[in-house]
Amino acid sequence: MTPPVDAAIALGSNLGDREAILESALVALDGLPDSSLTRVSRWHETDPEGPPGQGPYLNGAVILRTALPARRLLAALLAIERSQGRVREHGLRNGPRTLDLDLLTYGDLICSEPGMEIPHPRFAEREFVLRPLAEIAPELEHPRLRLSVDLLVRRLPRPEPASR
Ligand code: PH2
Ligand code: MG
Ligand code: MG
Repeated sequence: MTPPVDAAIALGSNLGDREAILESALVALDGLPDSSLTRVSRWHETDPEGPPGQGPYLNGAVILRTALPARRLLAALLAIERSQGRVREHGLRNGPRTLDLDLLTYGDLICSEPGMEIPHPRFAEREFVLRPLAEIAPELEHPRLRLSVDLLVRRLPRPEPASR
């Protein structure tokens, strides 16, 4: 077993009973061996980014204190996604999903291997990830960029002012 670390995980759902699915995911995460949830954000309703024609997302973030090695944690996240009915449509990137669990950070690990890229390669630019995460872990530092989540949120592009 590895010494316990804090892992930051993003949750998203835009198919089915989104809130029930996310709540089941919390129970499953807290039930993982040698793991417990220490912080949980609110659910945020967000506009979908990706192919057109999909519904809005509920997004959230959690901190999981875990002694599972990173690879085992990743495998567990995929198993929880499948248990909530996630089917991966071949070739469709960023399509709709019942449940998406993304491992954002695992302690301060930096790792780029086939099937395992930590920190998550796109989370520093994604508002739907950063806003919930800033609610529970503003002080968390992006291991590569060495910038806090609080700062990353404040760096997000401002929305276009509404035209008159
Ligand atoms: N996830 C994606 C693609 N687009 N858009 C929103 N609003 N929320 C997400 O979680 C999301 C997305 C790929 O995982
Ligand atoms: Mg994702
Ligand atoms: Mg994912």
